[in-house]
Amino acid sequence: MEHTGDGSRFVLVAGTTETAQRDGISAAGADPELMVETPAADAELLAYGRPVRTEHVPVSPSGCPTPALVTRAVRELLGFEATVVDGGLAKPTAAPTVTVGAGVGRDIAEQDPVPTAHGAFEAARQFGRALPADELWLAESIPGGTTTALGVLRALGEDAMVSSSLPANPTEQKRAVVEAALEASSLAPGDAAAEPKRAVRRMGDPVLATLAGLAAGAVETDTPVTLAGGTQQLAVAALVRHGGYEGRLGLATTAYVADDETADLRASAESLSLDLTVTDPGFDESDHVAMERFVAGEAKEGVGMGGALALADRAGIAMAEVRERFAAVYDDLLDG
Ligand code: AAM
Repeated sequence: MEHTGDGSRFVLVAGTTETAQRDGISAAGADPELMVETPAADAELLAYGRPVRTEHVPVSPSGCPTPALVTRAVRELLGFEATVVDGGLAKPTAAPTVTVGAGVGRDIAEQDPVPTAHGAFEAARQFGRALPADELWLAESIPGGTTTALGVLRALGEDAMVSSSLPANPTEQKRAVVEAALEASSLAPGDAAAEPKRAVRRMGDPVLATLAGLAAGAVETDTPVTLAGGTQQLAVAALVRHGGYEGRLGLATTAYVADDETADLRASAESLSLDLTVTDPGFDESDHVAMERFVAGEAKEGVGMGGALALADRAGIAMAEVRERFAAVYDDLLDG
């Protein structure tokens, strides 16, 4: 691995929410059982470039590979530092992890789905304050995470809509789940606008709580933060803004999320005053099987893919080179 030595550190928060077990809500795994393992496998892919304790490279039901392979490919080209935080993993991972006390997230239609949210936020905040880095890039892996992100946005009174790992966003189903969650927590939209930790505990997931803590700790110590991801990171940004922080915050995502008409990422990023970077990996210029499902609208983002692409772009690496390395990583793991 080469080293850019520019002091950028990638932090992947990997965890779970049982909300993902609902039929048709997520494509971040081949089936509901394998989905539980996706974040543990994504962490291994980022750290080692292959599954170690987990048995499969995560793919969607139709075979779209995890975006972790894109992030890994860029990491092999750039050599940026990467740290994994356990944001509520449900399966063992062989990736070294930092613990913040985050437990598995339960379905948000239950009354108290993330009892570990407050503790994880505070522990992550301390970690974010202390972690040496010139710049932090915060990434996520949590199947079902766009639905819990919608829950948090509504609890905070933000009207942003979320994207999806599926080509056809199940927006009505997500709205219904969030309605049920609001009811279970006796909340109306906006009721938790002044209480971000309550919003994430009652309506969110452990990864969002951990990411918000990391971002808060970093901004308190003037470390520049870029949220690497799509609409789930809007919920993280909203948690940080509703916590009273008004300074600079970046959001780096893919063209696939930015162009998703079922969400409106650009408008939402603007209303949360985020410095937005959108990068198009140009997968449509390839006919490699690893890329064709992305071009068909699957996955779109995840495991910091948009942030990794932005780092590559900033380092002057052509997207053709990123595509080539991604294809090589895919062929090594999944071809034959
Ligand atoms: C993470 N690992 C993935 C993956 N993601 N592996 C395969 N496909 C993905 N899409 P949703 O709310 O629809 O489940 O989308 C969010 C999930 O998809 C997150 O885990 C994100 O990192 C991505």
